[in-house]
Amino acid sequence: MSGTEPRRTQPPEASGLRPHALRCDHRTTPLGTGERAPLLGWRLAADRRGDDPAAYRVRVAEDPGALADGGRPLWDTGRVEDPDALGVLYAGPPLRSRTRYHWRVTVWGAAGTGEGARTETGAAAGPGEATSWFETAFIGDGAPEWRASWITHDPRPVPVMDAPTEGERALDDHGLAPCPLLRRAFTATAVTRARLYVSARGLYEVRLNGVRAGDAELAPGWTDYTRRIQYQTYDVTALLRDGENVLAATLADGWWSGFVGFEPRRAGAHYGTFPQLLAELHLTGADGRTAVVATDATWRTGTGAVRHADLLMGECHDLRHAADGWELPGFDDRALRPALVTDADHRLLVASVDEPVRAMAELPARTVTRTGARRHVVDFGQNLAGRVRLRVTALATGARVTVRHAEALDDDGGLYTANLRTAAATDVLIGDGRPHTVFEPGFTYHGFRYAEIDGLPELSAADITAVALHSDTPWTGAFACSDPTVERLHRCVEWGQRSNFVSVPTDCPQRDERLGWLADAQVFLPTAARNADVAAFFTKWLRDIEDARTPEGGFTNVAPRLAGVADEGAPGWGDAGVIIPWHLYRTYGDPRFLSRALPAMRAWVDLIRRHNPDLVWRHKVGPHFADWLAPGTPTPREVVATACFAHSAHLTARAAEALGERATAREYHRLAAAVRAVFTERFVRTGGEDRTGGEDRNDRAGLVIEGDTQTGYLLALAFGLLPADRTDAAVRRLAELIESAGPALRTGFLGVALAAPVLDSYGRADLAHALLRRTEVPSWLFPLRHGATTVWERWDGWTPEAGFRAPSMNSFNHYALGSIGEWLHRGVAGLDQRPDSVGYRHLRVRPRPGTLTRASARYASVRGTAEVRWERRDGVFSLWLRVPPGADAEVYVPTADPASVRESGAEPGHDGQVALLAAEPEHAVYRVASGTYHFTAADTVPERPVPDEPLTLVGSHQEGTP
Ligand code: RAM
Repeated sequence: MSGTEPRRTQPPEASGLRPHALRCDHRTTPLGTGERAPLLGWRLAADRRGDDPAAYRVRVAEDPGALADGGRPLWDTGRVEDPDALGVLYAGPPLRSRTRYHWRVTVWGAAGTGEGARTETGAAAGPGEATSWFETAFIGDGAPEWRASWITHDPRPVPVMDAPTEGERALDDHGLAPCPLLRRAFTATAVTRARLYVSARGLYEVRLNGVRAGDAELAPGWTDYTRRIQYQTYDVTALLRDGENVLAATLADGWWSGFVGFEPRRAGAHYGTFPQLLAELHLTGADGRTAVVATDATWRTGTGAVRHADLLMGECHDLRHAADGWELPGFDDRALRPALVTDADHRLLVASVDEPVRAMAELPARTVTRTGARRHVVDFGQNLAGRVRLRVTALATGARVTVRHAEALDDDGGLYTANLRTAAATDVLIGDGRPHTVFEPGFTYHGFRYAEIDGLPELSAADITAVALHSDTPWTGAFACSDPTVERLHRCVEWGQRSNFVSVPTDCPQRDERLGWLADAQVFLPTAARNADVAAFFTKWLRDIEDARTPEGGFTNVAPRLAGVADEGAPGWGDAGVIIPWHLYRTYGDPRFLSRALPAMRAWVDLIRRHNPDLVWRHKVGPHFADWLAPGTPTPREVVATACFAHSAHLTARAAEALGERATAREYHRLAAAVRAVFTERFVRTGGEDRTGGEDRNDRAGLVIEGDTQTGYLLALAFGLLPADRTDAAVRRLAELIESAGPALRTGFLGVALAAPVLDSYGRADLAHALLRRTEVPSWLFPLRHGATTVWERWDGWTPEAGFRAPSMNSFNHYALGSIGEWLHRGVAGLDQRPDSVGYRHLRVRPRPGTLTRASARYASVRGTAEVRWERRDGVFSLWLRVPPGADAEVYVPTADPASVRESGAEPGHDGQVALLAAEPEHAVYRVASGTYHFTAADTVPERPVPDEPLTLVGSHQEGTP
């Protein structure tokens, strides 16, 4: 380029389509898949409008050199004409175990892009390409290939517990045993590749020559260990040295043999009674020769500083017991004893399909307050799940530091722990006189915002950090708007997700519960899937749901299944087994979510039908939680149940349809229609047919659904249960009920998720906004005025008048009510996909401004990044959007004056990528191709923007700490 040429200030006009974010089974470069036919997927980016894909090609090879044109890959799809492709299932020669495969995707554009595109230098850009890899562990069930045995230090009998009382026990009462240490020394030379395959019945942390393998926490994660045990793979090549090496593991009880849930008589040892390790280290030398170091009777075991570790109770490190250097070469392990082999059963082992829990964030102390001579309370400013890292200097031999955790403070500024029930959530450090120690537990986690440190005369904020733990689900969503309090609500929702996606989606992270409740997860999933890529996380949990099924084939209330929790799925809880796969399919476009689940979906719906021949679901309702925790008049149980039945039958039909199983689809569509008819027949009354006796409400409302509760109408409208000519009356009655209550909600877990979306889709977005911005009980913003940093389990978990609700069930970190999060993205900001769209193929952009002046949402969809931003200023409504390649969008520009609409300053449609679909009284609707757009129009939105007031914290138990 000559120096006289003008410099470009704009990016090049055309750089073609770019595949990026390559994924194998929804994970980036997974190390250790067991899948025979993994899904190889990609997202797309482009710089020009209408730059859409037309065809792709995927090549897979062991040698990356073979991916080049003219190379001989293991598998080559050739050019496949498929403009909608999001990925392809591997269908080449069988994959070998413990092998790295490289893969390349090539994408050709439609309409002259791609091959014809020019780069900045003027050369043809050619099709877009990107390369990635995945590595196999033990393919398939892998059982025959394993050589390792399960080993342990000290088999223990089942601890028999008395029923604990509410509140804390002395830690020593818990029958907890020291964490086993297991080590094996071996020699190695010139190793070029080392892979560690490892699991535990319990939790493990493995070190090679003293350095930790990987960064997984709480591994191997929670499953029903009687059905399935995950193992993980680590690349430990860099940790090996020539000569003596030591592979060393610490084990803990975890979910396997520790305290789980709330069943008092069986508080520990749900699956087993003592932790065990299984590991294989595969070494490959430069000459290709391999060696395996596997767990067996030659391992040496003992115990060390970790005197106990339990997920609910906490962890104790007594440094006087530290076995210094035990994990390093050169340690004399003659005093240790040989490991005991328990068995060599490999049948339940599966390669993990999700990303592990990791330490995802560190939060500094906001304040440190002295509350006693040797006691301090630390506020981290955020309720979270995780643990505390504490730097301690010169702790005398035998001196004790106790770290307790709580979500809230009591009136005296001390920890409020009553709502933790029997979870002690207490970590203990006992000193041995050494000058410096960093104390951070490794096998427990707590739900907390505050920590009390007892035993140190001085504590500086610099010495203490909160470490947030959660399953590593890549963040995909962002939301912002003109009301900072609504933005804070969104942050609370996000932290609810972070705190509760810990190997499984839990209800809460703090008390003796932390279970994978199905309803909580199904109502929150649409929000969760906007915030983060949860495809791999839910792939794993759907297996837990499958594993938990009752002998009759029904879904349960919690997964993994746990003794002591009523199995039989309740309406809305069991139905999650149908709802979740459907939502995942729509979000990620991966049909395996449906094909794997369809038999169980059918079995669930069949089970309800079998036990309820008149199609009113009243038998086989499990513990029937109805509309759990709804304030006010409960919605009749049969109304809730029958609505859920109709919905599950309908989704089962749609799943079958999506999979091309037309006869099955017809069968369940017929059933769904029949249940809908029964719902109307039994539960819906219209004027003149009031059989309830009493006051005739029908004249007033035109229509009454039995019970006349908000949730009754919400379920009926959300699930399309009413004949078309009755929906208007139902919407009117719903609106009346909401308005006369405040406007406020009277919904519980099932109703709450439906409220804003239903009101919105039936023309009452104004009321949805009124609910969103309400600040009195019950409302989403009420807790924020009182310092909440996560969403609460109850609308009124704490009030200035009554203080804390009964501690028996009062979590301050429960995500179910946070299900409003999705509507912020798809309603307020207006970034949605059409109801018939899968994998964000057809976006719908339809902002609901309410009285806000701006909002925006960004979402890294499975197809590529989608984005909406709008603003009302000086009588102009501006709307920016980004539609990923391969998608199109229906755009609702909210104006009553279609003639005023401009796109990028010109008449819409000037470049052929924008077409007017309809001019309706409240908006002009356009169809646009992929690309970025900027619409402006006369602002005729009826609501006048309300200036946003800064949030004032009032009468708070957490006052002064935003
Ligand atoms: C509570 C849980 C959960 C809910 C069940 C029914 O104990 O916290 O949120 O789904 O009960």
